[in-house]
Amino acid sequence: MSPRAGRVVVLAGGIGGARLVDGLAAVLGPDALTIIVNTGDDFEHLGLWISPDVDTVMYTLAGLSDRERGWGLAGETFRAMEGVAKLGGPSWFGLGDRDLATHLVRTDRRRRGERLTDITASLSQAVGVAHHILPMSDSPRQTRLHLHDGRTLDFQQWLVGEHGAPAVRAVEYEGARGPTPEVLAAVTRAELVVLAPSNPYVSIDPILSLEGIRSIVDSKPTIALSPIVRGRAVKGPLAAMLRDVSSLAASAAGVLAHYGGLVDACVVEHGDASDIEGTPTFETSTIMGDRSDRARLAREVLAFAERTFA
Ligand code: FO1
Repeated sequence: MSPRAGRVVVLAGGIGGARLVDGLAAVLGPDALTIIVNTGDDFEHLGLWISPDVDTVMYTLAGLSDRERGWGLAGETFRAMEGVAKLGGPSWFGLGDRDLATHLVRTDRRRRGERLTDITASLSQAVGVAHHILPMSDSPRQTRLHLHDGRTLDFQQWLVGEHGAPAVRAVEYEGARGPTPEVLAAVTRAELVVLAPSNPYVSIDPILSLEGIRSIVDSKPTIALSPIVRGRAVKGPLAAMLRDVSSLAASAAGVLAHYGGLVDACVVEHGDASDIEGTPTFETSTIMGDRSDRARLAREVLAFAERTFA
């Protein structure tokens, strides 16, 4: 297998996922790379349909994303949200003034019956992204968190509204189980599947939970990047989730254990391979700063896959 020339499919969500996708897109053209993005985080807010992970990938590939936050647009202002707050509306989720344009257009087109897949393709084209960004589903399939305190929260309410602080007991994906035909075709054709360094529970598992996807991925050479670096999540609440949901260690080995036998090879931070047994592992610097760093990591991942699965 030569993934450089073949079909690579990356499953991604969140900011780490978008950064790896950016690196892969720098070294693989649109015909060689398909990006499948989690939509379990999607929700309706102030009457608008928000697809945060799709937008994060789209803005990152377009070079438009805010470097510091990782989500939303660089140089953004939040005047509309200030207005919402003044009127007593919900301001816990920050929709930037220019970002609002994306949500308005997406919501309008969804209401007219267009598929999220087609809307995403034309929004991507409009911001200059050539790669295929495929939302995992055209119909809502939303992530819900069952908490140790007895409550059940929607994903954004938990992550943003409560800063991901309440301990999670179990994660559930609610809604349509069907992947899009495009997602099904891409995974079926894939010669290499890359699991981005995203949160397994809330970014990758929602994609794997779609009908047929996990078993197809299982039949493909699959390489995962660890989102845990030296015992801590690069961003977000994954370390606590591994412990609270699955009684697993916050380590690359814990992430691999979570994926079960799905992963055939993995890429981890320098020094993090010591407790991994039986899975070919490549150690490197996995922290992705600027775009050259992302491309360097992507090249290393593809070269390691080529050596491992040749
Ligand atoms: N994350 C925050 O922590 N606070 C926000 O107010 C917020 C707003 C927001 C708006 C649009 C968007 O595309 C993403 C946004 N995010 C925000 C990020 C988002 O909640 C998460 O990064 C992802 O859902 C996790 O993958």
